[in-house]
Amino acid sequence: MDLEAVTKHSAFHAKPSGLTLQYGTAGFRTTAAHLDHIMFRMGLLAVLRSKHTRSTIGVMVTASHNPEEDNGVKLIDPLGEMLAPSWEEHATCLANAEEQDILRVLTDISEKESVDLQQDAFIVLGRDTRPSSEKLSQSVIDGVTVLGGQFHDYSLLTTPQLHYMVYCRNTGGQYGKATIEGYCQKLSKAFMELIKQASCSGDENRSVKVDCANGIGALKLKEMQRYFSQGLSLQLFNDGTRGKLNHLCGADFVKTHQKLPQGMEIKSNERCCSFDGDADRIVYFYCDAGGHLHLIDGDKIATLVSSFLKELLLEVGESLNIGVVQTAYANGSSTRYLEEVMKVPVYCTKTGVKHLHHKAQEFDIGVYFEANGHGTALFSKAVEVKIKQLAELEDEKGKAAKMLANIINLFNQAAGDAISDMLVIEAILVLKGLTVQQWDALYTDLPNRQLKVKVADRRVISTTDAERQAVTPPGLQEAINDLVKKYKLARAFVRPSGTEDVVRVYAEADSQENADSLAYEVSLAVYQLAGGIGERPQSS
Ligand code: G16
Repeated sequence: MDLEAVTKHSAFHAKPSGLTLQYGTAGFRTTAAHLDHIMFRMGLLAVLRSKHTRSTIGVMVTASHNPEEDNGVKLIDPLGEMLAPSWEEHATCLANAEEQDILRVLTDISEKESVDLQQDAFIVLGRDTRPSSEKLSQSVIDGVTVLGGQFHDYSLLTTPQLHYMVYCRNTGGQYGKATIEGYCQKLSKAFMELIKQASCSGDENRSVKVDCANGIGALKLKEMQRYFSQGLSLQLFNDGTRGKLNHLCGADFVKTHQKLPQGMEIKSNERCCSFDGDADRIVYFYCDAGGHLHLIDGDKIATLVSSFLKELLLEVGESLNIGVVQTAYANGSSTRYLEEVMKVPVYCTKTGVKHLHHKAQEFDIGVYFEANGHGTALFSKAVEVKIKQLAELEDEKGKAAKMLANIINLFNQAAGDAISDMLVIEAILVLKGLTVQQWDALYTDLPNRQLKVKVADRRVISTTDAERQAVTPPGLQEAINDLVKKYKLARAFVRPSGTEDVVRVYAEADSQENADSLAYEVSLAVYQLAGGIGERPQSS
């Protein structure tokens, strides 16, 4: 380690005094103006992680669903996964170190993790379309190079594309080629093969309208469209040529506000979907003849995917274990449908893809989706090998196995991916001959509401039982329990967000009016018992 160079460069990326940040649900996130030192330091950390794992590590500059003025950064581990929890702690420690302590913290991490500093390091970078992203990713590069790391900058990428690149590079190309072309070809080939397998290809001009949140998804879909245009035509809206990133559009807006995105022309019953700012989430929706919005969120995506996979497994004649992983945000109706009608085991983890992903890895086939549309399906290596063998057969079993093999290739198994998920969904709808309305009708969501409450320090709220129960502050859970008792089919929970400086409140009940009222009352309890600041929550 050239200690002198680290000290010198670190001074160019000074930490604003008094600023403390934590590696949250998906890395560091805050207003872009406060992130320069974090980027430099994450460049340093990525080099140590790469030396430690002897693998390529990814650094993604994005704040995904957050407002355009925010930014963020997260590290991607060798198999395209989120950073290991012990290294999240190192990240927080390094991010908050005072200037004079940087070298000591770097040395501590290296010693604690027995990092061989002579080892080579290789980092790949990607960034979203925020105005601040280019400069911030230069600060990451500064951190990487000052510690002697080599790097490749993919520049503009969706977050899941960078996860894919990391996975490809560390598996010697077995997962795919670590280029944009490789990504487009792998997914499009699997999609087109699936479409060809449909007995009745349904409407010949299949098309879907996509709200791109004015983000990177638009650029990447435009780049990729030509690869699958014979199977699916896309109409892109909110493509970033005019509007602001995530403003009144995108998957997070549509899901949380339960409103149509602005900037989109929609006729009744047209199939539409929304990506978020870095294209790792997707929700579907349509408007009925009465102009009423029907939202098809991550829970319904998980249901469609797992029921399709279960049917294929039956045809293939293999008894493999399949599990669905959700979070506390999953609509009660979805969990009931999966368990009682589909007879699929369902597990609940804390919010954050890292938690769902690890749980899903325990199954032969693990399907995980957060209600907000973030998810994918994972297939064990043994399943992949078995299905490939069966796909050689020329009978009905072989046909189903071929379909399964293509589905395996179409999912981005490194991370939830809006582009890949959209193609999976479109393929399943064709293969099953389902309309979006029939898909929506699988079950009826319990009315629900999500709200945010501002508090002085959201860390006063701690939770247990996969975030369904508040442990602190004292009295909050009891207050929630009393409020929930007032309503039918009701459930509510609160948790500190790991990406925004707010406390999130979720409530569901037998009617929208009751869900709204419960969410409001719980927000008020949070405001009163957890140190609310600013305007008191207002009833809708
Ligand atoms: C990130 C995470 C998701 C999480 C979301 C909200 O999404 O990857 O797993 O559900 O933040 O997290 P929180 O409620 O803690 O703020 P994204 O799309 O913003 O990267």
